[in-house]
Amino acid sequence: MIKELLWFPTNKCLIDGEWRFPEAKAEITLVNPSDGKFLSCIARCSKNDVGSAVSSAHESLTGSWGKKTALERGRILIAMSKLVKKYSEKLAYIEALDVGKPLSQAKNDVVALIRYLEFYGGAADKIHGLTIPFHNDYTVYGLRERLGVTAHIIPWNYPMQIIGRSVSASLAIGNACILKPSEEACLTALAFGEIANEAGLPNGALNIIPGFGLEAGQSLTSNKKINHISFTGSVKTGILVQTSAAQNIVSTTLELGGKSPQIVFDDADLERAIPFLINGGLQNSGQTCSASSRILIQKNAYKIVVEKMRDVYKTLRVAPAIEDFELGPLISQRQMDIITSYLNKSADLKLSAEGSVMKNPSGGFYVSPKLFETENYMHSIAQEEIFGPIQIVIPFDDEKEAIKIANATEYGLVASVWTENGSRQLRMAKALKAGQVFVNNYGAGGGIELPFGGVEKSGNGREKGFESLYGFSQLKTVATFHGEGNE
Ligand code: TXE
Repeated sequence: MIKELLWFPTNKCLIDGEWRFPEAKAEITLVNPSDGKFLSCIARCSKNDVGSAVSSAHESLTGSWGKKTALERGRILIAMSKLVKKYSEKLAYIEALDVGKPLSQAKNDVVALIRYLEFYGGAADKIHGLTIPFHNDYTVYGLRERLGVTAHIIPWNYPMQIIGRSVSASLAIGNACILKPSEEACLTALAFGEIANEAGLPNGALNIIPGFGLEAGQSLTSNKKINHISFTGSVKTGILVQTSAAQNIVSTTLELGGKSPQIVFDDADLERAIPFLINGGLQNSGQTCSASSRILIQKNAYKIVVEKMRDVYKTLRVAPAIEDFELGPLISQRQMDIITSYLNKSADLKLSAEGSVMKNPSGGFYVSPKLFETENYMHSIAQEEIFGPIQIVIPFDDEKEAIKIANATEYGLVASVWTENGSRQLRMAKALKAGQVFVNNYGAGGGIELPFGGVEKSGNGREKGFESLYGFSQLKTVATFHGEGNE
């Protein structure tokens, strides 16, 4: 099936607008998570390929891409959004097969990519520098300038969404990009390269170098000619990326996942809350940086909320991505082993509810979703990012205790509060350790306009919304002395 969907080369890298074999002609095999079988081969780029990509990006900045006006850059991004729309059906199928996510969730990712391209296409000529009041004999202004060549290292869980939020914002401001997709899911990144070419993005403005983290990824982060690195992935790799960037004094934006809580008070609108509590945690089989893997419930409402969650859990089905049930498989055997190792540590927790694996073609990576209960909020399953379909419910007495438990992990990406009490909504939003706080909702439907990023181990820097454009640019202050003009 996959062959009919591919209208771009899969085993090449994109350098200087041209699809090329990597220098060593090496390949990596992609596996379909739904059946564990061969899906496609992708290029395995090495240090020399990365070097060529970086040179091509720099040349584009002094060439055709660098000469484009903000309006022209924006129009190219809009043209790309139209092409994503044109190829939307294929893109959704490719993402479902490559990542293992249910087809309708992959379709939502295509819609998000379109919106990112529209948003940043529209914003390209609306981001300005500033003037600064100073002594009367000076005029001072700040020029908002691009950073130069930006590296984008992305994971396998939401390739299209993360390319959208990161690459399109960087292009809007006029940088040239090097995209290093994950070795575990890469195909829609390659499709994005073909779409960029079709839309007329000048050669070298976007280079794509598939490969392994320790090879292509590390060559990229240690390259002296990179000006900024945007990284989404694990804390462990984030530390390596930041350490490598530090050698060349290169700035980084790090989005490193979390252990995000949803907090339910006893005055909450439970009918509205329940689907958010569950979908927020289990979307993409829990392999989501902002997954609400912890559900904190006030004691008065505890029994009823858990009962309602249990009822939903019993209806949850896991099946191959294309069948489009509630959950698909995990990305890989490696991810399944991680989940299994956590489940082996769950003996002292109460298993409250479980969904079921409906179809399980041999070789696929299937785990049923599980809801655990505990009062021990320091348990490793309540503390560590598991990145699988597992949620844990924790009771609390009052606002003070809710804040203490919610803030007790090393992470701080997203949190939500469910309460009808307006003063409490405001107090909780201030007190929670997170980059985004949602009140009586979770995730705001992905809200591409909403700045996103973490605190502490969840990372730093913000992408999405206008804030991203500030992150991919810098101000140059120009102070001109002209005197007071007394003549
Ligand atoms: O992540 P990595 P992996 C978490 C999640 C998951 C775990 C491992 O808990 O179980 O991380 O996933 C590239 N220099 N998240 O192994 O290693 C790599 O090729 C430069 C949370 O997939 O962080 C890929 O493109 N690059 C997260 C990207 O980094 C390197 C999403 C991510 O890989 C590199 C994904 C190196 N030394 C996983 N090593 C989130 N924030 O949502 C690897 N890479």
